[in-house]
Amino acid sequence: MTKILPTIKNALDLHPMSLDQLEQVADEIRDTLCNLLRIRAAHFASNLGVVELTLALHSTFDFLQDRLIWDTGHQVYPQKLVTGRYDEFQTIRTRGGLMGYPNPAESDYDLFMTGHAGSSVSTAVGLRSGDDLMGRDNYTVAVIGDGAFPSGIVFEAINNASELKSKMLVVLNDNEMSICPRVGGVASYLDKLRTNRVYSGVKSEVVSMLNKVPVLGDPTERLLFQIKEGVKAGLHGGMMFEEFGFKYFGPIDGHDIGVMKKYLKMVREVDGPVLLHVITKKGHGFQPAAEDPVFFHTPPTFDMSDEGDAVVNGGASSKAYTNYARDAIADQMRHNDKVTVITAAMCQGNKLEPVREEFPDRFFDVGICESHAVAFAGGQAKVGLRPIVDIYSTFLQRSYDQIFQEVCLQGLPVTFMLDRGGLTATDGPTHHGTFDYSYLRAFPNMVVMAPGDANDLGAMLDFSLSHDVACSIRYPKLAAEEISRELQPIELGKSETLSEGSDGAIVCIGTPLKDCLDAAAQLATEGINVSVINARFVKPIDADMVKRCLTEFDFVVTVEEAMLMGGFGSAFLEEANNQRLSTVNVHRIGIPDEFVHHAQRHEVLADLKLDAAGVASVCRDAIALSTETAKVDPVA
Ligand SMILES: Cc1ncc(C[n+]2csc(CCOP(=O)(O)OP(=O)(O)O)c2C)c(N)n1
Repeated sequence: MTKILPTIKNALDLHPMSLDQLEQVADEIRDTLCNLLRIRAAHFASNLGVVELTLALHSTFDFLQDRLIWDTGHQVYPQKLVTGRYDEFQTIRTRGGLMGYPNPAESDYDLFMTGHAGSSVSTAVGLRSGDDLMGRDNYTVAVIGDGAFPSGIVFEAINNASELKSKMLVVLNDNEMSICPRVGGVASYLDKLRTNRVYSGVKSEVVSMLNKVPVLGDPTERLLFQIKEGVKAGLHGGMMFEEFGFKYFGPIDGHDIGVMKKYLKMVREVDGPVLLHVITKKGHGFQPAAEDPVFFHTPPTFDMSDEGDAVVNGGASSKAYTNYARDAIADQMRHNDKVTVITAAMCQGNKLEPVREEFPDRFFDVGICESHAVAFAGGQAKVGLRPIVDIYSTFLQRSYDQIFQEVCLQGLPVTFMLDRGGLTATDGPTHHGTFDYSYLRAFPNMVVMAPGDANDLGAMLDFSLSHDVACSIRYPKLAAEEISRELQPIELGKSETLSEGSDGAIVCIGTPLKDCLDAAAQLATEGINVSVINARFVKPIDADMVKRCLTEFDFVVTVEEAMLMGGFGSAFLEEANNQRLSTVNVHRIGIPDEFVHHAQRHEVLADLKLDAAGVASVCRDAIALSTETAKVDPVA
């Protein structure tokens, strides 16, 4: 059979296609995804789940005129394949290639670069309001998963949309999963709607419209049943969306392109905002992913066995920071029954499943609700518990104000374990955890730490849980280094000198420490001897260490896998200024004032001089500069 997918240059090519042709395209998209994602770690199960939904949407609307926002953005691969990016698809998540999330630089179909969950409905309401004011007669659609739906901001958006009363559509893509099974009251509510299988839109205009569209079986009989059930749903409170001012349709089968197209055409005519509840299965069409959608959310690369099982490539690698963190948390919980752990739907990413099993009463998955997670932790801390918020650095950004008000302003001892700190490489700018030092160190009552190796991590957690205000501990998504040395205990605001050299000093915070030691070793072979200091604390920074560096060495290089602006190097310069010390030979390595694009980690590090070779080269430059400075100003 001749393939259709490679010939699609634009989503408008889908419009004239028959249902059979669209179904063929769905199969071809699924094959393309399975073939590529076997050899490239990427979002998998969520993309397989929205193949038909993508085709139904793009074959019904023209999203060059209309507007489409996918929540989070991890499920836009099928969209990429039907919007002129089929030929480049093999490059996804590689340097210079397609991004694993929507990217307006790639296509006009991708309106926003996103990767954080929950904001699609707000953005869509804004787009709708803007297009209304600009007099455009187009339509707006947001697609949001049931995992993201309980995020507080979604309710803020729905509240606003019902007030604006504009025509727009929210597609609720219900696959019963966040990354792990979804949790909470909204989840139970959606379960009720799924099992009722009712069409609760019983308002007369909706009834008459449904009547015109023979969607499922005998329309009259079906409709009477639906109305009856809809009224029942109304009686037992199942009309939550209607109460919010949305017309609710569904649930419908999200793998049936024909049914979805009929509904999409119909809801387009409905006045005011509509919520279309679509049922999909994560991993649909690829048995291993459908059976284990948690693992197949973002699986490592895999092969297929003769029996049709997915066999993951690569053996066990060394223990990751995330695992050390998990073990340290479990250990603390065993010894102190006041310690609790809170995750915002990242139980799997944070490898917390064993903690959930062992301490079901002190483990809290609050859903994709980071702001709530932090305020909730504040509440627990206030009444005497020692909550640990285990969260990715980038997602903690969602709770900035709660860190300020509910934690720091109250002086409460909440511990933040910031996973995925630093560059997350192939995910790209939406996921790099590079802002945390800058945004956390501004708050009084907040200690900011980063371990130089695995040993520091557990010790920092121990320190944090006996400290009386909030502490953050940031670590990367990497196999953990274990740097052999006589361990110095963690003391508030104290660094650790790992190697002594008299020519200069490399002062490193967190992950790049091993590279700094390697750089020092390389420089030693060239006759340049530098001290390497494990800073441990961004805040309070070790004031004695700063003084020593600036009085004993010709140059200092600070190294951080974080934004330079407001980060560790900035803290170093501020402390130098406090002590009225000259900073003319301080060189800062970190991330300049720009977003870092996706690429392999080693590629990004090399670009930013954050690898051993880069650190060594900055040291050499620093020596050259200090020699020049000495020539110009013999007093210096
Ligand atoms: C603010 C934020 N928190 C956490 C995540 C991590 N994350 C990525 S996808 C996902 C699950 C999303 O579930 P759902 O919205 O139901 O979409 P599905 O993948 O099931 O289609 C989570 C928690 C994120 N991207 N953004």
